[in-house]
Amino acid sequence: MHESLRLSAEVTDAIANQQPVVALESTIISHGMPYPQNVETAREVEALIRAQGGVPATIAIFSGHIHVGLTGEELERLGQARDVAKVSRRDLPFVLSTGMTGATTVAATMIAAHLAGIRVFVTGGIGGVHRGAATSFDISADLIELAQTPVAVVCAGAKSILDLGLTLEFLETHGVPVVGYQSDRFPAFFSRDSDFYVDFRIDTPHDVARMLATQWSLGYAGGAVIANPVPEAHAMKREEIDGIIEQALEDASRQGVTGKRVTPFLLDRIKQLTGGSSLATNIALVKHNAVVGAQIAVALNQQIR
Ligand code: PSU
Ligand code: MN
Repeated sequence: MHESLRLSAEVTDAIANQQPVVALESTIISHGMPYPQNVETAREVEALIRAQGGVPATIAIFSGHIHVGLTGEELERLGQARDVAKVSRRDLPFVLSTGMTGATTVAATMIAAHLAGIRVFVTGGIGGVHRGAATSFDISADLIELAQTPVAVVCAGAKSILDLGLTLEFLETHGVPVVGYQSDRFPAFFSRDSDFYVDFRIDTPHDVARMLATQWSLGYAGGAVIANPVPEAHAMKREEIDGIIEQALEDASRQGVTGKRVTPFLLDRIKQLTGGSSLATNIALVKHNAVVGAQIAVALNQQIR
């Protein structure tokens, strides 16, 4: 194990006994949801993974170490603290070497998961190519990570704060398979579909695991996106969320928000403008991703050891 890693007892045992481990990110806890729903959701997600026979490993940075598997106290600290750094690939060396507290994005969680030998990672939504990227160059490091790190990311697609078409083009260029889990369309996080089709629809955890095992047997360096639409009962209407997203984007541009602050700003604005109704959708989709992700991890664990 890499010297920067600190595995929880549960994760250490799971790896020693070749049990299926599922990585979870922490930016969704620190920057994605308000307290206390963030901590409650993180605990519920962990319980759902265990119920499927998986072992959850939430990842965050404390005192110069990448923690893989958090204690209840660590989860609580991340959920309450206001000074937690959002850590993507480029931030990781600085945050680790200075001993700061950090929450990992999809990119940094993939790096940590790979260092720990974890193949499956569950989150809400991935970063992507932002609208207006032709001039801003704002493309999430999550996409570059998917191109170079062999971890499957189970998510509900990406929010249409992004340019979903360009996001899919970027993933295609970089050879990242985008799978629709029981879906022909690429889901737009809050809603079950977008205007875009996925490359491949796969309907069972077993078949997703087979695709992943095959991909990695070919020596591919990168990962895959497993896009799992939000359950029908919790989905928002596209008309309902689209206007709010437009408003959030306008606010960001008027306030001159740039760089790593863009995504957290937009997420926060959406929360305010929907008066919390988007939070229920967010929680429901993360929990659903946890169930599906754990099932995929269990299936993959039976196919590759
Ligand atoms: N999109 C969401 N929820 C999130 C994020 C994105 O719907 O919580 C977080 C994730 O941690 C993701 C990161 O990896 O934002 C992307 O940030 P950026 O666009 O700055 O790369
Ligand atoms: Mn960005």
